[in-house]
Amino acid sequence: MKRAVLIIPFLFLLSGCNIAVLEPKSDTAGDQAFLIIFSFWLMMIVVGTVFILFIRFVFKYRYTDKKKNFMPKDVKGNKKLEATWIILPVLLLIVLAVPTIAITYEQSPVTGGDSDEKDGTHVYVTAEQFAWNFEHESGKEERNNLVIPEGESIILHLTSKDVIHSFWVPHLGGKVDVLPGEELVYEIRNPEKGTYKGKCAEYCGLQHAKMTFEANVISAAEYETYVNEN
Ligand SMILES: [Cu+2]
Repeated sequence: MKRAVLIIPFLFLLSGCNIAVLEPKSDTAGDQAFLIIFSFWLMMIVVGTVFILFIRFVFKYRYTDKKKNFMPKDVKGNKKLEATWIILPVLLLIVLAVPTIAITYEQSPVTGGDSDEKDGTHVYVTAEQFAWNFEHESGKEERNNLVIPEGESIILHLTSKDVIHSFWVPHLGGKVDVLPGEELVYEIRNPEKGTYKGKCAEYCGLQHAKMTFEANVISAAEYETYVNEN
């Protein structure tokens, strides 16, 4: 019985549920997936070490008739031990902080400014209760269907007509808050061909759950045709 309980979490792991953020289809989402996996394994080193020590000590110091009068040595003020448990966590935090800060700053959306001149394909995204409007540089507009070319930098200009929404395509990138009265510019680097699900990731009203869209990544030539057709 006890063993059966231990197996349950592993069955969940083996069941193969699809987690979109762990199947990145753009460089942007790839960096995010790297951070998730990297911090997971770094934490697993800590969790593993703690559990091994815990189990060892449970057995080593368990109560027996022999150890009835055992009194452990007082280790107060042990400089070596104290230095170890200060320096090790600090090192771990530094190792975790370096890629986290680098990627977070690189991916942070910026406010408008001269972002129109940025190299790449620009799409003007307007969110509203409860839909997404995508306008391309040619003037082509489509609702709830984001069409972008593969292999390029996609520069999204995000704004909202009403309340705060959040742009998220788990396979490609996000989440980015979409604010009324303010344009945020977010870049998705090098998306791969395919059709992905997008959604609003910020509760924005009763129909929030229906605020979904499709993201279609197609070839550059197909995109050229798409934006110039009516
Ligand atoms: Cu919304």
